[in-house]
Amino acid sequence: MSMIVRRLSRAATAGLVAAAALTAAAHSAEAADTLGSAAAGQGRYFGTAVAASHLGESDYAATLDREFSSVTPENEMKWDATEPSRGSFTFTSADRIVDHAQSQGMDVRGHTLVWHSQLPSWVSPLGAQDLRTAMNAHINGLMGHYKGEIHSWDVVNEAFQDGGSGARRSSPFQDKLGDGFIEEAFRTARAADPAAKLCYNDYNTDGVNAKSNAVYDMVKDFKSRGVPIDCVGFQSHFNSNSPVPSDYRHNLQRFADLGVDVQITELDIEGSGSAQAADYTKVVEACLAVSRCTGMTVWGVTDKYSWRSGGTPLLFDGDYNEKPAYGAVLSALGGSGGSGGPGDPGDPGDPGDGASCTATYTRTADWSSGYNGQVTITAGAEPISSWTATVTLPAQQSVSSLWNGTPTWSGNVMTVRPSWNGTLAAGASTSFGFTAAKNGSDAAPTVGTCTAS
Ligand code: 9MR
Repeated sequence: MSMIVRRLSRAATAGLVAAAALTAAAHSAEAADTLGSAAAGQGRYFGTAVAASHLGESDYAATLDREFSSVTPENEMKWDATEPSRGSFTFTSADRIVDHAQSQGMDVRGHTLVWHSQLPSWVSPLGAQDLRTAMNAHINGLMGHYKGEIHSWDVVNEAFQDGGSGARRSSPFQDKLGDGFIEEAFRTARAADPAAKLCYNDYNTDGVNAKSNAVYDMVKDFKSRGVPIDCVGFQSHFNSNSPVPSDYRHNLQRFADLGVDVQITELDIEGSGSAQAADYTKVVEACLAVSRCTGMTVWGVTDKYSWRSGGTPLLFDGDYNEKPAYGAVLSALGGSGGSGGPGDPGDPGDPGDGASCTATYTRTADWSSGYNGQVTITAGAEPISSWTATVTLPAQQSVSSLWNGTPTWSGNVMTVRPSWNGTLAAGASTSFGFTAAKNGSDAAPTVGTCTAS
C-alpha cells in the first residue's frame, strides 16, 4: 500500500491541485477571450514552452496563467537536466513547472526522452548494451516520476537528417543501436506510462518532403506492426528560409490518416506585423481543419526569452503586449474579436450543442491484492468541454488513488469529472485511471452512462 502511494504520489497530488483550479479554467472557457479558452472551444489545447527560471517574473507568470492551457518545459525535462549523472535523477526545475501548471489547471507536455542533443557527457561513451540499458532506465525514470501527469511525451526527438536523403541522423543511439532504438524507446515508454500519448517529434517535417516522408514511412510501419505510437509532433519553427509550407494542412492530414494524433509542438514564426499575423493564421487554420490535430504549442511566452529572440517570433513582445499575431491566432480560434466565436448559440462545433460521450473500462494492471483500472472517455460527433462518468465499485473494494480525473464519492459509487482533460475534439478520447484494493473481491467495477457538455 505505501509503495503504491509513494509511486503515485505526484499523480495523486496532481489530481487534487488540478481539481482546485478547474473552476477558474471552466469560467474562462465561457468568455473565450484568451488563447486557451478559445482553443478549448475548438476541442484543442493552446500551450507554450516555459522556462522555470522565469516563473518568478510577475508579468511572465500572469501572461502564462491567463492565456495558455498547456505548458512544455523548454529545457527542464531534457536528459542533461534530469539525469546529469547516471542513475541520479533531479526533477527540481521540472517539478516547479509541473506544479505551477497544475495549480493553474494547465496540462503538461513532456519534452523530451531520447534526443541526440543536450545529452550529459556520460551517455555518449557507453557501449551498445550499456547505452540500451541507460536509455530504457532514463525513460522509466522520467515517465515514472510523472506517471499520469503528462498527456503527451516526445519520446524520440529529431532522429532524422535534414536534406533530401530521408536518412536517420547520426547519434549515439542511431550509431550504436541502429534503427531499432526508436521502436525500443516507444515500447519502453508505453509500459512506463500507459496513459500518456507517445509522440515522435521533429522539425522541417511540416510539409511533404523527403524528411517528412521518412517519418511517415516509419509511423506507417509502426502502426502496421503494432509498435506503440499515438502522435506525431510538428515543431513548426518558421522564418523566411523555412516558411509555412503551402501543403501544411495536407501533410498533417496524411499523418492523421495513419491513425495518429498530430500536434504542433514548438510553433514560432520570425517576423512582425500583419505578415507574421497572416502566417500564424495559416498554422491555426491548418490545425483546426484536421480533426486529429489536438493542440498547438508556441515555443515561448515572450519574444525577449525566445531561443531566437532577434527574430521576434512569438505572440507577445518583450513587454508582454499582444502583437498582431496574437489577435490573429485568437480570431482564428474563434475567440472574441474573431468571427462566430465559440459560445454563439447554435454555432456548430461549440461544446454543449448535442455534446455526448461514451465511457469504457479496462483493467490495465492486476496483482493479488489490487488492480489498476482505466476508463476511456470518447467524445461523440461533437467536441465537448467537460464530461462526467460514474464507476460503481464492488462493495468490498476501495480506491487508493486516482489520476487524470477528479472523483466525488457516494457510497461505493465514484463520480469522476475531468482534472485537466475536459475538452475533447469530436471522436477524441482521454482516460482516467485508478488503483483499487480488492479486499477479497476480484469483480470488475461497472461504468455507468457518460454525460458531456
Ligand atoms: O528553446 C531551447 C533552447 O533554450 C535550448 O538552448 C536549445 C538547446 O538545444 O533547445 C531549444 O529547444 C529546442 C527543442 O528542445 C527541440 N527543437 C528545437 C528547439 C529550438 O532549438
